[in-house]
Amino acid sequence: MSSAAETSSATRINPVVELRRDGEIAVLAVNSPPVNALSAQVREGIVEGIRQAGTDASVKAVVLHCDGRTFFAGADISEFGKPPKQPMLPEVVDFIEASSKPVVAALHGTALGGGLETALACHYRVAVPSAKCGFPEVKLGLLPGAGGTQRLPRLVGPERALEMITSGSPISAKAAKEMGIVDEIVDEGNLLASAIAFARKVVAENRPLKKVRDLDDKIAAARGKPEIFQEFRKANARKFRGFQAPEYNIRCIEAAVNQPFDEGIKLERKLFQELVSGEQSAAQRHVFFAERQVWKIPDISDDTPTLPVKKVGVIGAGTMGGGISMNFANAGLPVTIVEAKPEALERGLGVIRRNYESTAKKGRMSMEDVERRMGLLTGSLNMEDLADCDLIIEAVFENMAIKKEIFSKLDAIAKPGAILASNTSYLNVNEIAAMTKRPEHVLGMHFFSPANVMRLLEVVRGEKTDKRVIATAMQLGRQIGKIAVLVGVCHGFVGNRMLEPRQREANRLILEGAMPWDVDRVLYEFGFPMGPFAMADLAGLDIGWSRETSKGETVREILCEQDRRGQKTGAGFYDYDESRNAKPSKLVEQIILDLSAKKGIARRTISDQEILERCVYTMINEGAKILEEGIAIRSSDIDIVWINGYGWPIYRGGPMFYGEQVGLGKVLDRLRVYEAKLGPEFKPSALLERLVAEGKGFRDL
Ligand code: T1G
Repeated sequence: MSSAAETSSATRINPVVELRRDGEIAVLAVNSPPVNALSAQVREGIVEGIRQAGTDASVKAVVLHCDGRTFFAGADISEFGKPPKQPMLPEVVDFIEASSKPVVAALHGTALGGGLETALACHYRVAVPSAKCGFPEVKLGLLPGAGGTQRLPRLVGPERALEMITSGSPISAKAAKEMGIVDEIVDEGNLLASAIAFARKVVAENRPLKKVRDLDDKIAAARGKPEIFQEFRKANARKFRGFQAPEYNIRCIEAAVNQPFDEGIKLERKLFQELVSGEQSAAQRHVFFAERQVWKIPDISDDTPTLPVKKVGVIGAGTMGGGISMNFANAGLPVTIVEAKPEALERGLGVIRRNYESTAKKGRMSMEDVERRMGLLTGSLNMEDLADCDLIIEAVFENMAIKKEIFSKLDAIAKPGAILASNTSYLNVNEIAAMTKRPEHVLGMHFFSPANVMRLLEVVRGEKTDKRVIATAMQLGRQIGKIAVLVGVCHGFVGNRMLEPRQREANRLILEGAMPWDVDRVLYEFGFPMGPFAMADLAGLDIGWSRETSKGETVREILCEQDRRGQKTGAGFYDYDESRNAKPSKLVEQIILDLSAKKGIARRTISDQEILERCVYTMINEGAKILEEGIAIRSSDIDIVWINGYGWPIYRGGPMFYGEQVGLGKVLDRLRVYEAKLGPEFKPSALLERLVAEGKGFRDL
């Protein structure tokens, strides 16, 4: 945090902008919590402040400084989609750059998006070491629309600009200094005084008004080298698949290299307008705010006390138990992992170590970190060793009888006040809690595999779970870097409950006329990382299958009976080559044709649109039922679950947002058509019918 320098006088320009003086240096001070977003009021204050400083002969230079925790964190996202308010940011930026007196930006916190663009229009930039700067617009489906795509390449060169702008990732002040974005790194906690001193030096040395727009050497070196951009596109094709904004950003940076500044600005403005009024950015801005809503729980406030969690216990060292344990070790919490058999425990701890070591090999962790985290993990074959844990997470086989037995034992072992959580994916947390004398301390903490990677955590609230326990679990979720969504008890909670209709329809569709590769293609092209059948092959078709109980009535059972268990056996729904590249299987096609015939199903040609509607609209309908039953607090929570747990494409905002973009009326009409043709599974939810009748959306709830 910068300390406010002593300033002799101050002119209040508007509620959020003040013009202060420190001798011949003017300080344009902005204070617009929480992140000094460049709202209309801030923008007009900046213009007026620069104007006043410019007309006051006694002012020799201006420092642009933000009070509070950060320099401008960008345009005010809440203004998008509403009628524009003057002055628009590009005009503000140009006004600063045209100032007749040097303007020095004083950076702390996160100078992001329009904030960094504002800084680049200043003639100099100083920053404290902890400051970060970046262009996150691409994460909102946008591009820097106030000159950033034209100024940054001129300052750092197109290659670095491409990386910074299309990744959206911030860089440190140190890196910014090395790249030439920041002119000087100043003492932490002394930003304003240092910035004023820097401005004074600029005046004393009569330094030029350095305008980034006039720089040319770094873009001149790239002129006539289209391969810079083609190779960048090729190298990032997989990451950018389906997204509009990355390509638009690349085109603007290409224009910065090959066209005059003002022409590049025209293209930037044109493409920005296309993006900001498009569906993808609306979806990604929705997700930005939705990710911040999940922490807001109606009956739990910030001052709901949480319970101390200094030691964690995990039962089960399998894929889930191991991944869960890593989350807590990564956050510096000691974990005792209990397994039933020594070889299972050893295997589990070995997998964790190998995970950490492979991260270290990629340079993302030191070997000291590996040892430190492994040192936090203690294996045990005895549940009694969990007696001193504040939180115990059960992560064993998805079987209610086994879970009930464990919770009954745990209740006798765990210390008073310890939280007992199940990682169950579907099962009734209330029934599990009933096996203990402490149901108020029992809840679900449903992690997603791989648990140390996937951001989503479904916190499952039992009917008797105490508010403090909920608040503790949500806070822990944040502490271990998850996005925690509070859900209620039903079969599959939110995510898996909505997965079921999609799986059901996918399996029906291949018997009615589609093939697995048709369904997978439609959902892949929609934006999912892979379709349900490719996913099944990856996970293994024999999860929950056994030869003893197999009836050979589904394609999956028949494939397992023929030892086609997925990628791990080189064949499943697809055939796989030695590099695990999938291709449609003639054998599977025949199995499906035979099964359709055996079931008396007359196969027909099924359109891609029908595949999409039956897989996705049924999910939306299930989401509406989840809202009706109060299993999710808000529709955007459901969106967050599906984006972070199942790879729903972020540029489509989540299933509920997508339903509103398609139009709930259309979703309802199509469900009714399928209900009439195919059966009651498509019966529209009462909530969906009501919202359509009232002309409302899920977000009006
Ligand atoms: N506009 C409006 N509100 C914002 C905001 C923004 N840019 N950034 C944050 N907030 C709100 C947020 O909704 C929350 O509100 C509160 O501030 C704290 O946020 C023209 C077009 C800055 C790193 O994308 O990355 O500039 O929930 O919980 O974890 O070229 O906020 O409390 O009511 O996230 O400490 C580009 C987005 C905009 C930055 C702070 N800028 N923000 O993180 O707090 S587009 C961004 C962030 C643009 C120009 C283009 C983070 C943060 P509430 P928080 P945090």
